[in-house]
Amino acid sequence: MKSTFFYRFLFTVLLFLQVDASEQPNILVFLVDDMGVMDTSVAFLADEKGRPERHPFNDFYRTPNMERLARQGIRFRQFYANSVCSPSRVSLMTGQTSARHRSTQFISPTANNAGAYGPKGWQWEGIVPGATTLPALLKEGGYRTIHVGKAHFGPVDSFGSLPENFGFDVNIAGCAYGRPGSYYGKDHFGGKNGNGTRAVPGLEKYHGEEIHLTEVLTLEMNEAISGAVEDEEPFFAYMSHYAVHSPFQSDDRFAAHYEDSDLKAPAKAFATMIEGMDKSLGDILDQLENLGVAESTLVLFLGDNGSDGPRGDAHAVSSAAPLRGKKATHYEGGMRVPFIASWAKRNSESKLQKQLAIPNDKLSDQVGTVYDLFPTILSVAGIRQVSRVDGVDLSTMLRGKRSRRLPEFLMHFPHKHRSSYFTSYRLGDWKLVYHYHKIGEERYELFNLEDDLDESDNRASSDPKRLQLMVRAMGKALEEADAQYVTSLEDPSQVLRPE
Ligand SMILES: [Ca+2]
Repeated sequence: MKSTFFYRFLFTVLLFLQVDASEQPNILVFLVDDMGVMDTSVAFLADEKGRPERHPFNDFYRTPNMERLARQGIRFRQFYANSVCSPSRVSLMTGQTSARHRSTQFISPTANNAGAYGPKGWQWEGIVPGATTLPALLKEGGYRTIHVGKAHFGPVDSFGSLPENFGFDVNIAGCAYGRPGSYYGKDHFGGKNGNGTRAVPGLEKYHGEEIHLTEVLTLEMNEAISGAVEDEEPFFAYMSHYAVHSPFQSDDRFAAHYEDSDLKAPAKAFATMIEGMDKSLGDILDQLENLGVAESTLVLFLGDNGSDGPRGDAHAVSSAAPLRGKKATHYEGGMRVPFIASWAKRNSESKLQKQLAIPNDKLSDQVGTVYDLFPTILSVAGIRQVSRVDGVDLSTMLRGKRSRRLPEFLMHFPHKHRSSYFTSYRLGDWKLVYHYHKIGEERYELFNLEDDLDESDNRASSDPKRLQLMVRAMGKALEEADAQYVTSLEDPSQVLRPE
């Protein structure tokens, strides 16, 4: 009797889970490598009244499919990622800040690149066995998990180097390398006429063809999505383009648009790669529609770090103008990325879309970060979160409503790059950058981003009270994340904490 009751109970639970699974939305994360917030024809910045404001780059780049997505969804003007690849990618997979997951530097595939004064115990191996990852939780929750494109989650031969080791059912073209040997099929994507060790793996059927890697990855993703739809499985599609990372190799389908420009060849090629990435977005949106799943697919579009557009000085207002800096620097141009959330096709009658009603063509002024995607995606998929995360579920914000999330972003970079050995901390309108190896007042840069978007007015000495508050808050955030610190120039056994 007791056992009959138990089985009935179990049956009911299973039935409930089954019903639940059929109501899970598909999720497409469309991640563009090294794409900053200004590398698009969509206006992400706002004027004083919060209305979208166009800048020259918005009239130079051509991204009609991003425009299409933005028109039917919400985008953020203040969305943050880390200043380089791997820290953002591990944050996306774990929901943690780089200070906590400790993959604070980009992962060099063959040599530990901590830097002379960087923490020796930083997580060079990226995603390690036992890590609780987004795809593993989604897979457990009934999703088919598809990885196409750039991985860069661990060095060569490590556990993290292969996405199928930590929750992806399918991995096409993902490996330890963060850039392709070549974008061209005729070069075997680097296996021929390039640096062979960086050849993109698993794409042999395109070798010798006149085809760009961006197009290849799109075709592969569309086929993988089609397979999931045929098998009636909800899918998590992680479309991670190698573009628009260097090498800047022209996507010749779009070269004519920039022929007459007096820009140098790399800047022209970069623009064609942006356009190729945008066509990929359009092709995948069309595929979702053709397969009849566009209304049940949530699209999250983002970049993994600030722009690497090949223009001007890295620390000036150039590649991400009107923002200062670019990829791998401590300024906004290094860490502000595009973010759009939208259903692939609008239908206000859809039950899923009623549950997450995203406004049309809305520019949000709230702060979001790359580590918020983990709890957001789990929440939308109806899957319980089981690990310690720093990110916050953005669902309220995606509905266009005010969230209680602190407008906060911590970026810890105890390594060497274009900007070296720094932590930056955004809280409210303020941003503090702490430079571990500078002396005296030079250690601090304090900006009010609401009235000093290009970070030209360092208020560290004119506003000592605010400085003190921010140093204290940053220190607390780092300690709470159990961060690892930079070592002293004079004494390598001594670590430096912000003070
Ligand atoms: Ca990147």
